[in-house]
Amino acid sequence: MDSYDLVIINGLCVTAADVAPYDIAVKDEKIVLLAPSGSLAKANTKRLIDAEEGYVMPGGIDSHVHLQEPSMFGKGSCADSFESGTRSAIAGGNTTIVAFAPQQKHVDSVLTALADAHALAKDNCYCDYGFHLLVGNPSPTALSEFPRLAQSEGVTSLKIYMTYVALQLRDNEILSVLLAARQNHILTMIHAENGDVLSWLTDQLEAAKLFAPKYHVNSHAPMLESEATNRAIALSSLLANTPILLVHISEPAAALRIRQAQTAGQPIFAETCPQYLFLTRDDLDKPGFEGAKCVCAPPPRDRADQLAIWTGLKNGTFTVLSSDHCPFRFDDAETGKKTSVTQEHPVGRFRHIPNGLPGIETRLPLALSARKLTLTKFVEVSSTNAAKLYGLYPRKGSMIPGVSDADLVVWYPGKKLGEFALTNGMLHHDVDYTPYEGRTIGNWPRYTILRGKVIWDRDGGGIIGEKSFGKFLEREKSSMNEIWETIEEEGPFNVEAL
Ligand code: DUC
Ligand code: ZN
Repeated sequence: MDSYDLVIINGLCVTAADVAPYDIAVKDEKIVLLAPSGSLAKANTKRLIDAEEGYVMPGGIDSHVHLQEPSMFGKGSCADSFESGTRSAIAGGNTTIVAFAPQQKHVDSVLTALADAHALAKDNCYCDYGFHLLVGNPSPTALSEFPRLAQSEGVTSLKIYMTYVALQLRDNEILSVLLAARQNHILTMIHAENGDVLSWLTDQLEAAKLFAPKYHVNSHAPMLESEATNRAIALSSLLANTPILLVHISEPAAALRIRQAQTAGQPIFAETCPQYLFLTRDDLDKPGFEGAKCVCAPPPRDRADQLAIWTGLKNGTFTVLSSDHCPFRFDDAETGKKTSVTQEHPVGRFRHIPNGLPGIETRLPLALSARKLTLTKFVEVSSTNAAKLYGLYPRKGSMIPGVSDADLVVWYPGKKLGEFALTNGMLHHDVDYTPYEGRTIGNWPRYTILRGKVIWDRDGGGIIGEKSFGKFLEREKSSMNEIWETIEEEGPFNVEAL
């Protein structure tokens, strides 16, 4: 009789394709068998988990995570280290994150930036991790390093910004990055907001003595996002349809432009985040400085916009639902949101409030509890598509026997857990608040399993994994929609053909 390391019986297994009752056997870190429910109840195994008909899904993949980064998004610095961020990730059902290796403007090389990120993450991660290069300075050196990034460093995606003084690239720089990325089969993620319009609106608001956190929303009018999204798509088209992924889309006009480009067959992908599904601009309009807790960019918008973003998730406009976990402590005048509070500005100065929210642990429970996505769609946007987009599929984001790592999240069955109000005290990040305090949650990961090992057992010790168990993942090129095969067929970008 075969012997296994772990068997999970009586689970309702959910993948991006199917929902069906199966037992799962795990050996040597891989899923090795899916069998009819109940058939492995007596299997020879080191550990048996009875899922009691709860959902069993591929572990969450959070593909947009900022950890231990220097100050780049206003004053303040990241509250979570790789240790605390990945601890929070696994308690929220994630088994893989893709974080950023930030190359700042004064740094020439992207390989140096990557080495720095490796040094911070190594032996400090509870879950598996990869890096997107964050390109702040597309110097000739940096661009010349792209082949090595993709071919020997396992980094097949990068992110650039159309905003933030510390990171904003001009259109000619964006084109240089896109072209080099295209030549090396690297997927470019773009933060699409018009930074110049943002600066101008910010000055206008300040001239009118409007400093409170809620004016952050006015300074990030939806037009900033739809204009930059349109420009990013235009730049991609100019370079013979170079694939791009527009991150954290918050508003319907940008979503519509993306949808149009997709319908025209362009390789345009998009991401949204829980803050655009669960928060609105009213959350920034709280008494005193409280609204700063929800300051992120782009900002949460209106209720009608939320509904449009849900629709975009359902209809496939958005390929992934990531957290954009970018945590700053609230009550901290040295590194957190309160760096923007002075005697002159007792409710802060929105210009200086660090942009970003914690959300790595709450992404999956909030989205599942909302019950707005089918179960298969939930898995698709929270795990499987991230694996495909970022070159991890089918090792991650799936449950293929003999192929997929045994990365699983097991939820509580039915009403076993019951509804409860979320509090920050329940979370495992290093942040003194959650923007979702008091929200009703209907389910939570009961077990998180990474390569066959239980690392989160909510009723049996909580975090039971070790911070050195998470491995760096060398990623392949994106397998999403065979984008790079299509690009090869189209041939190289040819300026003479324009
Ligand atoms: N948006 C945020 O809110 N924080 C960090 C980066 C970003 O783009
Ligand atoms: Zn961004």
